[in-house]
Amino acid sequence: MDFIRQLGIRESQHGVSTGTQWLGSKGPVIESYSPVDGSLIGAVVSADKAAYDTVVTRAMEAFPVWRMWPAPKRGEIVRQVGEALRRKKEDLGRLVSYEMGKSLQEGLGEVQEMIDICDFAVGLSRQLYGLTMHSERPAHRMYEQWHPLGAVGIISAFNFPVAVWSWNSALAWVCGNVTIWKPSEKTPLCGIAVQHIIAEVFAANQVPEGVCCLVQGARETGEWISHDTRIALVSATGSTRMGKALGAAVAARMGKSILELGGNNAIILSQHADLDMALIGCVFGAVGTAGQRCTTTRRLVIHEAVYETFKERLVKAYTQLRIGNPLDTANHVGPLIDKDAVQNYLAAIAQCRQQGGRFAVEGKVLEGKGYESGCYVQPCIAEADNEMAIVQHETFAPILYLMRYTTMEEAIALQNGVPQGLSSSIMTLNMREAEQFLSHAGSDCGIANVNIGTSGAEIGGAFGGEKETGGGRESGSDAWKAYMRRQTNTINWSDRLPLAQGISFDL
Ligand code: UN1
Repeated sequence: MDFIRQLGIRESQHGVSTGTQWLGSKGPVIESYSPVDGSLIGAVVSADKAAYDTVVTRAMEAFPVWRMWPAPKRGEIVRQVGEALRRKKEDLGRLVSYEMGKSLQEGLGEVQEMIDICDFAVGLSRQLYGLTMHSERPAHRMYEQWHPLGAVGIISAFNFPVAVWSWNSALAWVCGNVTIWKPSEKTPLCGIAVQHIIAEVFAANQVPEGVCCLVQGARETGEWISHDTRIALVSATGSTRMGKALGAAVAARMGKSILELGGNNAIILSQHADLDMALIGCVFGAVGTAGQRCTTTRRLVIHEAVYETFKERLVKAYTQLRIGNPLDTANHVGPLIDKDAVQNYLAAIAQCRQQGGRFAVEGKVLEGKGYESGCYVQPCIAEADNEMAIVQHETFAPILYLMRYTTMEEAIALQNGVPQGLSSSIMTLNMREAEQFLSHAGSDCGIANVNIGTSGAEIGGAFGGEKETGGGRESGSDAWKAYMRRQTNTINWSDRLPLAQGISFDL
């Protein structure tokens, strides 16, 4: 396990940093066990309140200095971070795979997303554009500009232990903000590895201490962040339950938040689809990352004319899935994150059966050689009704629900008929159907794809969803605007003071 040492991870380490300096603290120790083989990889001392406060104080001291660096100069730091990530891609990808359990290819893909967002942010550092307007008053000029917000809190989830942090940080930094990251307590070592990579670049460039902070911890640490009036923006990824509590706490103090919460993503499979292509999209969408992406395909809405044949092909494809050590590239599916996740998977299967679901591929916990960690499960398929409580709920496991439709209106109503609104797609070669799905009367999700599965969004687009998914947008397009405050400026260069709206006020 050379990659662990290469990334600077030891058996036990501090979990609090202000950039290049690690801070001692007396918070609870978080042990990280790999779901791949059950071994203890390392331990991290989480932040106590005093260490947390020191970090935020440092961040607030760094902000006035960092915000006055020219944005392209901040972009140059992000460019170097991207270069450092390129050098560490293999090791970091392996750690992601080993600590989180996703396949090595997906671990490397996650680091690639980090590199890509750095490239995006470097360009963005020269494109933080505001609009100009025409004033209604003579010899007046009106325009808007974007200023940094201050400290950005980033709370990320175990399933993308490093990429989601980078979408937020790369943008936040070029915008002139400082960041405070709380990684998931299920993947603390990914956070440590990233902090080491950043520290090298920041030290070489004399970036002020406090620009890139790390506070390891669990729920309580997240609560400190959400209630802290010093933190202007909190960007959080996780369950809808967590997001509702966090969003309310941040809103109560008039802070800003970006919420990227649960998904319950469907693919509509039309009778006009290319079924060979659709099969790959559906299976990868459902079993990739062992069903633990917020973009995972959880529901397949299939036209009645192709329902039975497609179901058969799916069942056959599921029998060919290789489930096992994700670091072995021959395997398609790795373990769930931990035994709690396995319990949730089993409970969902039991509820599905109880609520009338009929299994086409049975789920079970895998046992025997290679499965000793107890976290490997069989991806399963159930025929179900959209109204069933379990189908309305996001279970972070590879359970796929099948349902049939007759008309496209019905299919779209089923696709939209859940509380969540992250990702969606249609498989069809029929242009009218595709356009209907993309119209105002179509998908109600933040992401709507044609002839692509629900997962695997590129960083260039704005990422996020509607309804209980929380409404936030991260990563590409103009998502950067959420990391800045807009200011409207009106400048009078005349020798009079005309008032707007035609009001006269003479003394
Ligand atoms: C997530 O699961 O929280 O679109 C993020 C995708 C990835 C990101 C998923 N690019 O599947």
